[in-house]
Amino acid sequence: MIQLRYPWVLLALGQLVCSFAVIPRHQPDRSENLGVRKEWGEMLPKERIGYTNAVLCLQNLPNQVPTAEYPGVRSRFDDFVATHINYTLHTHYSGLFLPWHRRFIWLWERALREECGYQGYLPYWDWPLWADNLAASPLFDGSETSISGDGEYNPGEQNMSGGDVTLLRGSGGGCAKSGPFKDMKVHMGPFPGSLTSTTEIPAPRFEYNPRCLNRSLNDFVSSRYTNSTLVSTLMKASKIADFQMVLDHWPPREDGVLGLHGGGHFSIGSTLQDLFGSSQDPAFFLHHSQIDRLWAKWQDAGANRRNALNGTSTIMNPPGADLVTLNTMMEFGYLDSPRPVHEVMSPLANGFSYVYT
Ligand SMILES: [Cu+2]
Repeated sequence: MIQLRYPWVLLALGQLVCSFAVIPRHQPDRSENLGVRKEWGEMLPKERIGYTNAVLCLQNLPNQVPTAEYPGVRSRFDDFVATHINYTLHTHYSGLFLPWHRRFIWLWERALREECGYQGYLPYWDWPLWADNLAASPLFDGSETSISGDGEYNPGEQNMSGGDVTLLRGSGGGCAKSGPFKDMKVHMGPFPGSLTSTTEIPAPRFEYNPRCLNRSLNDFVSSRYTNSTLVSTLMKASKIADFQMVLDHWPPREDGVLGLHGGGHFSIGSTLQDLFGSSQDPAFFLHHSQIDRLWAKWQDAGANRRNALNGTSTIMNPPGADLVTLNTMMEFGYLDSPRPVHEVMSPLANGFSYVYT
């Protein structure tokens, strides 16, 4: 009851002090459709199937990125893959990570709705709900209302080591064995696991290399690196730099400890692990929807957070790289015209109109 009354108290105060400058609250424009992005398990089975059908639809629509220049691009879905590869060296472990991915996943949501008739909004993967048992989650249980689950068991999948930390291998390691993306093909990558240049996109760049969606559910990783303790630490960050640190251990830690962002990427198999090519796993967009959700909630939770930025526009922020400001332009290739960072700092402005549950 107290929770319900509270906004009314604020409203009354707002009326009393209306002659003073009132901080604008982030209210959606009522003339626009407010999108509600839901957690996967909150969606009805038919809504989930609506989403995966729309993703499959994008995989069957013609690409707009030219195959002559980007040979691996074979569908509208691949337009998003190539764009992600193309800007990876600017938009990860950098000051552009949060703003760029906010726009990128919104463009994806818009394509699903406008080009494939999807009626809902982008779902999110609330990691801690399933961190101890991914295979039991509605997202990854492998049913037709999941986004496909584990892969076939591959005896060749290895544990991963970095510094002092060993990440045990997952339970699959082969092709996704059931669910809507069982037969899908990814067309680009794989990219090398370590970065050798901050300026050159590594081989195989945009080469065509069709293969299956790799999955290996990994509770060892998800329970350690995507749990509720880490999410509450993230939300308690007082500065954007601290927020980025919990998300990404930025710069990444030599000892192999992952941030929440990396934790999600390493939880379900090698397709999603691929820094450049990760958007080929349909889970990518739900993972980044969760990151965007937590950023949006963090932005709403304190003064001076709305426009807080930190870092440069180059991966790992090498010395001399340009600092990101509200006026830094972000590029989206064939997907969209370049956008200044200030346009994406609120989910309720400049053409965005969405909230998260
Ligand atoms: Cu990314």
